[in-house]
Amino acid sequence: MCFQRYLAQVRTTLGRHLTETSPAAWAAVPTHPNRKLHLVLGNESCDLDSAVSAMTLAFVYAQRNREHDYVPVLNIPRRDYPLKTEVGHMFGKCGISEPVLLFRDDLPKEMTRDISVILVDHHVSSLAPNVTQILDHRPLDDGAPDYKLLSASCEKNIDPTVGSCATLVAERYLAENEPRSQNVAQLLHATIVLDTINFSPTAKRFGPRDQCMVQNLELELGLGKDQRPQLFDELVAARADISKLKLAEVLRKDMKMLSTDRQEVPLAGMPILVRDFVDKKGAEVAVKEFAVNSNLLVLLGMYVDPADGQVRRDVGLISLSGQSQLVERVRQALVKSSDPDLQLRPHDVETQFMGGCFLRQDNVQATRKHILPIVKEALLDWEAEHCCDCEEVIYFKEKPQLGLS
Ligand SMILES: [Mn+2]
Repeated sequence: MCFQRYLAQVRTTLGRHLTETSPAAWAAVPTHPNRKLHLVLGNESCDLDSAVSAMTLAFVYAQRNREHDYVPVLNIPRRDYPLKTEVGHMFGKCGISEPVLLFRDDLPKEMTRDISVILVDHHVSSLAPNVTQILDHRPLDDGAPDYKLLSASCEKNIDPTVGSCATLVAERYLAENEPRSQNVAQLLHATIVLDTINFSPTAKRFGPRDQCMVQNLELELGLGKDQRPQLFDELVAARADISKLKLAEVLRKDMKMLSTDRQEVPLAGMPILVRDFVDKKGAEVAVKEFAVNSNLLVLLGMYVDPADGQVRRDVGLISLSGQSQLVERVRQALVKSSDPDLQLRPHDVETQFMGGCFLRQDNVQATRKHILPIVKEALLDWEAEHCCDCEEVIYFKEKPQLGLS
């Protein structure tokens, strides 16, 4: 069966397992007494690696093990699919449209014991008790409570020296002659090129297994190595393409939630400068919708000049609940940081947008990876200082009750 036809029927396959087994639903397929459902699930970022690994591995396994069902699931709610612009771009090139895809919210709330889960591109999951196989390239997190819930029989293939999980899938795809699919090869190839930053020697995000697989896929696709740079540029541009997104979607596109015991602070990374974002019509409505329950919102902007490839970055801090002291505390922590020095400066033209604080970040090497821990420490410091007040309140509230008992 071809990849397209396989995908067109996965929804029906899933439905057959989830609805109470109706004889009519099963009549269409060859009956097998122990026909089992295997979900193939990527990680919650649903980047190209996770999405492609899940889709292609599910297809390969489904073709090789016809007595069972394999269904790929993208680990995001369906509403977030438009945000994954590079995924949409590559899937579009392969004729895969959103209606045939399955998402996290297509799954039932309760996972019964008889459903097996195959994790790709991550290995810590709340579905651990159901997991039978793992293909991953993240550093092993065997201290995570959910990791310890994996069954002893779970087959683990975790290799952090590999740049892309798609390499691990490609190894399985190419290991046997069947099935063969141009689309599968194309998706795996593109993913490896993107994840390894096109085998950049400075980024060093690849190993020999990635190199071997990209070459073998190129042989199958009849592509030359010289075509990689163009493909890489195309994928990077697709990932940064926010032209079809609403402003609230731009905020959600690449968001990380920073959680302490007391609060949740979203850090939104955007492929546009914050300064330009806040000037857009509807920006205030979008920010209010995005950060409705947060004391603080951190915006990280980045813009790559298409003309010369020069990178610019800036930062915005906004508090919807008017916590100006908290904003000031985080601002100071960012400005004072020396590891790394973010080189924050005021913008040439100031903005009063929602009473927030907006700064240029002249150290363009520093990314969210560097900024997140600085923000977190500032939040914890601030909470520690304000903690005493809370305890006093609780003390006075509870004292009369204690006296009565
Ligand atoms: Mn990955």
